Amino acid sequence: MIFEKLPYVPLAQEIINSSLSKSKKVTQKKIRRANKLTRKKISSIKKLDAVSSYITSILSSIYNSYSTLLEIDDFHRELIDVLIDLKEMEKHLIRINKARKVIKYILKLYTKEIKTSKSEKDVSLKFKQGLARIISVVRRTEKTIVYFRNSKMKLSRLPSIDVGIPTAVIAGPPNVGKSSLVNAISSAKSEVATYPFTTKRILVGHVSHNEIKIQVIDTPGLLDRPLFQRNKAELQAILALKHLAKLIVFVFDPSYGSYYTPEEQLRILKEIKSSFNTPMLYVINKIDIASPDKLEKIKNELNALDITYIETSITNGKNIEELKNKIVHYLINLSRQLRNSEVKV
Ligand SMILES: Nc1nc2c(ncn2[C@@H]2O[C@H](COP(=O)(O)OP(=O)(O)OP(=O)(O)O)[C@@H](O)[C@H]2O)c(=O)[nH]1
Ligand SMILES: [Mg+2]
Repeated sequence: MIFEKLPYVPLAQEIINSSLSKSKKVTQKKIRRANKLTRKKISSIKKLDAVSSYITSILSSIYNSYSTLLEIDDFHRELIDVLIDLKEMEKHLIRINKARKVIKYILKLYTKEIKTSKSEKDVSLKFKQGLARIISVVRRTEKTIVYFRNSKMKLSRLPSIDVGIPTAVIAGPPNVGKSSLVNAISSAKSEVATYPFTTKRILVGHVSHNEIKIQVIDTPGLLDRPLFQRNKAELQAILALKHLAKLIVFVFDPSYGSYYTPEEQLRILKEIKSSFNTPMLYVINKIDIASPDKLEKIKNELNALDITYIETSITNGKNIEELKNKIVHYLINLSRQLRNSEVKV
C-alpha cells in the first residue's frame, strides 16, 4: 500500500545532527595529494557536500513520495484531504522543494568560495558560513518537516483498501454492532466496545469465496446531521459509502440500551438513502436484547417503505451466516455481471 511507503520524517534537529555526523566521517587523511591548504579545501567541500546530500536526500524522498499522492484514485485522494488537507500538503510540498533547491544553491556557492579561498583560515570561515546557512534552511523549514512527520503517522494507520474489488460497506449509527458484524463475517479484527464512537476510522476485512475475494469495510458510526457538520471520523465513513460501496449494509439497534432512538436511527437511514444510489441490505441487530417497542417502530417504518430486512444477533449467531451469504452472493454476482459486460464490450 502506498501509505506504508511514505518516508519516516525525523525532527529538524535530528536531521541536522545526522547530517553533521555524516560530515565528520569525511577525514583529511584520505586525501593524500597536494599541500595542506588544498587538502583542507577538498575536505571542507566534501563535508559540506555530505551535509547537503544527506539533507536533500531526506527532503527529496518526502517530496517525491507525497507528490505521487496527488495522482491517486478519488477515494484515497478525498481521504487524504480529510486527514491531512490536500491544499496544506501542496503548500508544504512547495516549501520542501524550495528548501532543497536553496540548499543545493548554497552548496554550489560555498564550494566556489572555498575553492577560491587564499588561506586555511579563510577556508574554515567559508565552510562555517556555508554550513550555518544550510542548517538555517532546515530550521526555517521546521513547520513543514513536522507537517510531513505528522502526516506519515496519520496516513500510515489507514488500511490497505483495494478500490477495484467488490466491496460492501457496513454503516449505521454508533454502537449498533457494525464492528462486531464485520469481525463475525470477515477477516477483520475491529475493536468492539460497549460505548459509541469506538471505531474512529475505516477498517477492512476480507471474505474469500471460490477464489473470489470481497472486501467488507467497517466504518465509524454516523449521526443524524448534514454533511458540513460531520467530523473527520464520519467523513471517512461517507467517503467509503461514496467511492467504495457496491452494497451498503445498514445496521439498526433496537436494544433496550440503544444509544439512539428508532426515530433517530431511521433519520440516519433516510439521510444515507437520499445521498447514495447504492443497493442496500437492512439489518436489525441485537435481536437477542431487543425492546419490543423499539423493534416494532423500526419494523413498521421499514415495512411502510417496502423494505425487507434481516434480524440478527451477533451474540448468539442468529442469521449471521445467512447475512454473510447474502452479502457474498450479491457481490459475486455483481462482479460476474461486470466481467461479462466487459467481455461483451
Ligand atoms: N447483545 C448483543 N450485543 C451486541 C450485538 N452486537 C454487538 N453487540 C454489542 O454492542 C456493543 C457495540 O458493538 P460494536 O460492534 O462496537 O458497535 P459499532 O457499531 O461498531 O460501534 P461504533 O464503532 O462505536 O460505532 C458491544 O458491546 C458489542 O458486544 C448483538 O447482536 N447482541
Ligand atoms: Mg465500530
